[in-house]
Amino acid sequence: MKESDILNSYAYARERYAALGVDTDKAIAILEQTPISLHCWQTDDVIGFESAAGLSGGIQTTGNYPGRARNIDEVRADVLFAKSLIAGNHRLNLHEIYGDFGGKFVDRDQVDVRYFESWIQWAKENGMKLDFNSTSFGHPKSGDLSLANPDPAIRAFWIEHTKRCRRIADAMGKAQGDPCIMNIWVHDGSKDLTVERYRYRELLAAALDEILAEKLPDMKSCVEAKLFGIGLESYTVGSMDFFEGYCASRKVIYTLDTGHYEPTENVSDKVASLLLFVPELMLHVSRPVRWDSDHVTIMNDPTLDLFKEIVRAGALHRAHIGLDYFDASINRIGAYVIGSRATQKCLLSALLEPLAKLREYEDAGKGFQRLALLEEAKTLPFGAVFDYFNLKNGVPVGEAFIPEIERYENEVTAKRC
Ligand code: RNT
Ligand code: ZN
Repeated sequence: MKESDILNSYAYARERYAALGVDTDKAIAILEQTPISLHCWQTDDVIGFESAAGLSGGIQTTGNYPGRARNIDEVRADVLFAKSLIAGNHRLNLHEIYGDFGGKFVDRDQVDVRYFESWIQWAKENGMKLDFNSTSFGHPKSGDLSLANPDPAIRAFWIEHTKRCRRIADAMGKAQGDPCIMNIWVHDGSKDLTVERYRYRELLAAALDEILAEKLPDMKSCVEAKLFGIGLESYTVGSMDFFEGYCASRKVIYTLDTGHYEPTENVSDKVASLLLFVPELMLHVSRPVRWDSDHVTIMNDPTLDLFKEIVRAGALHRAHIGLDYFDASINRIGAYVIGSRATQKCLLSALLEPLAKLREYEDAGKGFQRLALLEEAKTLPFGAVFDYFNLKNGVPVGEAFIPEIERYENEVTAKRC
């Protein structure tokens, strides 16, 4: 692709959008300033560095593509390489099991910021800010119930873990001069019928209240709702209804994972309701295929609609954008880059919507005109704006990132076995 062609196409696109009242330069500037929290767990199939115990807690990776990152250096190298192919400045989302444990077993109720000092340092050196997650899966005490476990000892273990994670997140936030967003997702649920739906939810609410009571100024907590986990199909303690009520009443950030709803539900329509009652949203952008399969995010209608709803609500500043998928069946770094760039495409598309004009039509009751413009907006020269955005930010334009990933595969990941 010739640079002059990209520039010429952009010049045309800019005019075309301007005629509809859309400022493409402004949209690009917003996109450049909107970080995506890159999920470290795409590099290594959510395994981490704590132990060799497999994944549990109702989530699963499928595929066995060679080249998985096997240690902290490989995760870091892969993240930096992926980031070099994505325009803008991004954050890194760590899970507790990715601590720098130096080969020592550190149990979840013993973890503290010591094990994340090297991450804080590394993030600083590489101009990335960190986000964080407590980890309640993949542990002998995970079982079916963690924070909602009626056994006080097990419940206390996970409460202690989550409290410690919040302190780690606070230390990260302090070091980076920007709040670290810490997500709490627990898999708690039941494979079969339960007669204790109320009791477990009561326990979860009380555990979360205890955890969130500690005031920590440099972090923000968010809690993630889910439909069901594998092996926990009959009941999920932290369902959508539970967390809607919890977040609205406690003023806590709601984590909306796009894979966590009924397959026929319109996830984007939740945005305009949640934003009225919860302070902020954390997004886990994912692609469910028939279930919460965590396929690589692509530019599809549900994801486009999600970002449109955020932009239409004027709420980009209240949304933290993170990715959450784990595909082990294709080149993992390729998957990382596809999903990140797709997320940016969806956001850019939302930022380029001729909203003022659409609103004018709507207010005037001009239904035909509104529908016509919504339809025409789909074929505006969006690609020219996205290409220019990538060119401007010094990352490969269009499919030019494919050979870059192939080169890294040949030189680096294919040699890991
Ligand atoms: C699981 C949740 C959760 C995890 C990560 C690894 O269904 O989506 O966010 O995917 O914490
Ligand atoms: Zn998630």
